[in-house]
This record gives sequence, C-alpha cells and structure tokens, in this order.
Amino acid sequence: MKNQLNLLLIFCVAILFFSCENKAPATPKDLLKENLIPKPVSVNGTGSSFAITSATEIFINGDSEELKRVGEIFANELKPATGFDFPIKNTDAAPATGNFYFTLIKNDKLGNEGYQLTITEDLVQLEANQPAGIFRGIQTIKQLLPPSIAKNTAQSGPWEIASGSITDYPNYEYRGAMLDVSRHFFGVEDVKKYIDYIASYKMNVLHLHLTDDQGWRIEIKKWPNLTTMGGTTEVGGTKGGFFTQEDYKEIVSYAMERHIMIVPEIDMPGHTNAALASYAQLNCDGKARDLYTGIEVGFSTFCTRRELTYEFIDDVIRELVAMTPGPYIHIGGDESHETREDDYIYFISRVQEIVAKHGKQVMGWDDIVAGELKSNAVAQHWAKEENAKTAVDKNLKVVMSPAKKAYLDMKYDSTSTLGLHWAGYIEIDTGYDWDPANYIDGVGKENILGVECPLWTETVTNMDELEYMVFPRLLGYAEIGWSPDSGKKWDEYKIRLGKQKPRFEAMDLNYYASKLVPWSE
Ligand code: TNX
Repeated sequence: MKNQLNLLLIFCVAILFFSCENKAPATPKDLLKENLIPKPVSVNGTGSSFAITSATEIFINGDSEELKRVGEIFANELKPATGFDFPIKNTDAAPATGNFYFTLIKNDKLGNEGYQLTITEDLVQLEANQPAGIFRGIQTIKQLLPPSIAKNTAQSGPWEIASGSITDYPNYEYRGAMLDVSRHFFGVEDVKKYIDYIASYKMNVLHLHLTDDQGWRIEIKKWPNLTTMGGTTEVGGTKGGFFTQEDYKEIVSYAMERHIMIVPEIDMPGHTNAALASYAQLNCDGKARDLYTGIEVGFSTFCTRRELTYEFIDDVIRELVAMTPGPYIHIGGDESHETREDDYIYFISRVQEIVAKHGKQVMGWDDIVAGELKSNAVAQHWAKEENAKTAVDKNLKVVMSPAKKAYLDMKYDSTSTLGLHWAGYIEIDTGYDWDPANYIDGVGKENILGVECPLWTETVTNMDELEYMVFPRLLGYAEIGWSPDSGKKWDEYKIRLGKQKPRFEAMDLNYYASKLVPWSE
C-alpha cells in the first residue's frame, strides 16, 4: 500500500514536471503598474505573470471567420520580435496551460467593442461579445508585453505579461482619425500603416479626405479625368497620385479586418478645383480651371443649379457606395465661400437625397447645418460653435473635432517647422486636456457620437512628417474617445505617455518629444 502511494506520488510529480517543461519561469509583475493608453475601465492585479514561449498557441472558441482573422493578425504581429509561430487552433473548451484563449460570450456591459481579459500564470483569456472586442483587447495585450515586441527583427524576450484582469469598453462609439490624402497623396501602404497606428490605440474610424482643390484621389470609372488629370498634382507642385478602385477596396478590407470603418469624403460644393480642372462642364462658365497646388481655401465651387452637376455626383456616390460597407458618406460642405447661400442650401439637399437614395447617411463639416438635413445626418464640429448648437437644435448627432484642440496639423508651438497655426498651437497637454461633452454649452454627451482628430496635409509630405505631427497627440485623442470621463488627469496621463518612449523607439517612430512629458529613460 505504501509503495503504491509512493508510486502515485512520483507519477504526479512527473506529470507536473513534464507539463511545465515548456514554460519559462515568469517574473512576478504588477498589472496595476502597467501604463496602458487608452486607460482601461478597470484593472485588477494578482501579482504573478504569464510567459509566452515557443510552444504558445492561440485557441479560438467557435468557428467565426472574423475571430480567426483577428487571431491571425495578432500572430503575425507577434512573430517578428518573438520568432515564434503561434498556430491558430479551434477549441470548445479552455486549452492547456501556456496558451492564449479567445472566446465569444454574451455580456451586455461590454457592448460591441468591450472585452474582458483574464491573465493567470497558465492562460491569457480574452472574452468579448464580438470579434471587434477581441481585437481591441489584443491591443491591450500588446501593450502589456515588453516594448521590444514592436520590433520587426527577433528579440530575446522574455515575453511576460502581468497577471490579473481587465474589464474594458469604450466611452464613445465613434473614435476617429482623418487623413487628408488630397493636399499630399499617401499611397496604400502608408494608409495601411496609419490604420495600424490608430488600431493600436483602439480607434475605430478612419475618415479619408479623398478630394480637394489640389487633387482628386479616388478613381471614378465613369469620370476618368478626375484622377488621370485631377489626381496628378499635389501641394507644392510635386506629383500626386490616386487610388484605383482596387487599391481603395484593399484599404477598406484591411481596415475592416481590424474593425475600423472607413468614412470616405468627397468635399463639395467648395474645395472642388481638381474636379473643375478635370471637366469643364462642371463649371458654370463652362471653362476648365487650371490645376491648383497652393494652399488657399474657399475659391472653388460646383455649378449648383445645373442638373449635370447632380448626374455627376450621383455617379461618384454610386461608385463610392459600392466600395463602402460603413453607413456614412462624408460630403464635406466646408468653406464654400464661392457658393451663394441659397445655392449652398439647395445643393446640400440635393446631395443628401443622392446619398439617401444609395442607402447611406450624410456626414459633413458643421457648415452643413445651414441646410435642411435628415435626422440621421451627422455634423462634424470643427470651427463654429453656433453650428454645433444648431446641429443639436436640429436633433443631429455631432462628431467633435474642434480645430483648437483636435487638429493634428496645428503646430505644437512657435518653434514647430511643420504644421499650420490658424487655430492656435496644440501642445500635448492642450490636445489631451479637454472634454468633448463639456466643450460647447448645449452640446452634451447625449448629442455626441464621438471624437475625431483630423490631419490636414498642406505641410505634411511623407510618413516621417506625418508621424511627427501625429505622435504623440494621437494617443490623447484615442484616450478621450475610449476611456471613462472620470479619472482623466493630465498629470497622471503625462506619466503614462512618457512611459511609451521605448515603445515609440521600438516602432522606429519619428515622434515629437515634448518637454511637457517626463519621457522614461
Ligand atoms: C480648414 S477644417 C479646412 C481644411 C484645411 C484646414 C487646415 C476644414 C473643414 N477645412 O480645408 O486643410 O483648415 O488646418
């Protein structure tokens, strides 16, 4: 009997020994000390850690293709730095120790994008109602790993994650960034990189400003000169470019896999010189305009009382809608100084009917509130507070992008060489320290769909310059959009931001090292 007991003991010890064989000993860590941006809703630490090893696999519960894709994207992001393969496997039950476990659940509190992350020494379990929530949670896991996870060559690790649990969900439904590809063109690879940047901070909208005076960037098959002619230039006279419809679809599906909606903008009736240069008949005087490479605004307009204009717009919107899974078509509408007011109002109504006919909702810069709008239209506040209030009076939802706070193209301070400053300087604290729901009297949280930070590119010509204007301000807007209202304090945020330095460096980012931030060494 005693021998039998001894044998049993040896057997158990052996099993324990072999089952631990693949696990590197993990150093205890404190989840509460991690510096996450955006800050999660709630965090609990349990004082140990999980370690990724070469044997770690990603287990997916259920056969959702979207969820599988999310797992693959995660695996592909972890591969370069770890050198590990991370096979994706289906399962119905919790896997063995040492693995990731992604599972879809039902939990009303988490909504469409929330997630519940539970990390023990044995398992990293991520639960959400939707694959989108799993994707957002993965961004948290990446930030819990050492900064060197962001490198694209093999690093030594160890790849440890502090144990504990995080419950997290967004404050606003719309958390966007805008990229102006008209003033300077940015190609498919650049846009994908930008999508990766915004995805890392749990944003869910990329608004693409596709047309302006200086360039038309989206192929419209029925009106080919828009791009073959109107797409050739950009600010400063350098060569422009455009997205073929295939390019554009590639961007849309890349974004969709990352649970990011593309909001395409065709800015009109002003900001249309590139179209007016491509087709003479769009001008009231029937004369084609010259291509434009300066940075003035407000000098161009479509011919608003001519039927052909609306036939043209119908073609453009139809082709665009065919490539747009999201609900919004952004019709611009800003700074139409050359359009008479009654013509402007008439134009907005006509275009709105076209957008509705093709099954989409209008989004526009806050200037559009001058028109008669359907109740599902969204006004993007950028300049005039009265316009945001009018939007609320008309019962419309507002996206908050006040230029003084949220414009990524504003200079940081008087020494910035890139950027404009018509709306002021936006240092990191100015960009972070405002509350969209307490910004304009009468425009409260219930009126606000979300927040967006636009990057206009009059002065931004390449990815290096883009990064400099975007980092680190982008993280602040991401936090404003995602994190709970309570607990947003610049003095606390700046410390978390400073801790991002090694991560920015691992990402090889050209960021603005503001003196206001205590960058970690
Ligand atoms: C105003 S914001 C504009 C853009 C410029 C931007 C530069 C808005 C709706 N219109 O056309 O690019 O300022 O900051």
